[in-house]
Amino acid sequence: MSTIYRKSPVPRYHQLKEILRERIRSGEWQPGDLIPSERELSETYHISRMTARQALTDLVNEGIFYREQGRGTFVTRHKITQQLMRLTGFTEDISARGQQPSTKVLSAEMRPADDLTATRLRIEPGTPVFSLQRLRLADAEPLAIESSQLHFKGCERLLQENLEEQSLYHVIEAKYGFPLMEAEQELEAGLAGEEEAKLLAIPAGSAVLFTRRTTYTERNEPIEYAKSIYCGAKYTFYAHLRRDQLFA
Ligand code: 16G
Repeated sequence: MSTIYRKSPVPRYHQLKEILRERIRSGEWQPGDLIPSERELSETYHISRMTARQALTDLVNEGIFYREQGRGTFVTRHKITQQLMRLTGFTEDISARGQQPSTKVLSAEMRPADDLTATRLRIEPGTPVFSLQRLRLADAEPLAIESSQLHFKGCERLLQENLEEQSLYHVIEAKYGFPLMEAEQELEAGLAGEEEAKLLAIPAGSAVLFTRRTTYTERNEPIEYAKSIYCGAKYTFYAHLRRDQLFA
């Protein structure tokens, strides 16, 4: 798609965003490349500058592009952005960037819940949970180690799933019928230990981000408690903050 369809019900700025994303996906634009200005985009695609601005602003907010004062808008360098607004999984985040997600399962087993997991999943300590350790990669480059504990009726069926080829969120939602509704997430800075560093192919002592996420399904039931370690240099967490209009 490289044309904006005037009669399409899809808003023009949305069509433009897809076109711009495609130019990254196809490799035409590389990380660090300067992209055309609002004026150039409006001339190329025969749209208003407002429309071009809206598409660019959205893609900046999504972390796909970044702006430099007085220099223009550029394709974000290598960093993967995880938005802290929408609940998305690793596969979705990486695919949205036009990269190829992949997974190496480090271990998958049923295991008694420890105290913290039990508290987060609101179960009794010792209840069997499905425990999954995965190395997550984008374009074959290691990005994160994720350690997930899951609990729901029949969660042992997950032992039979091929979780190297399938997204966990997809399996939970599409196959097991648990819609994922919301999550709480904490971030903490830290340093990579020997073993983590080896898996992530970074020097021991490199900066990493520890995250802890509890994900809830309908009726506010916790379904997954995940602890992950992300390469600090390759990941950005992005939050869009809005001030309450106290005096409106
Ligand atoms: C994210 C979640 C992780 C979840 C995974 C599902 C964090 C900190 N973690 O990486 O809890 O298991 O997505 O991804 O964001 P998948 O659907 O690709 O398996």
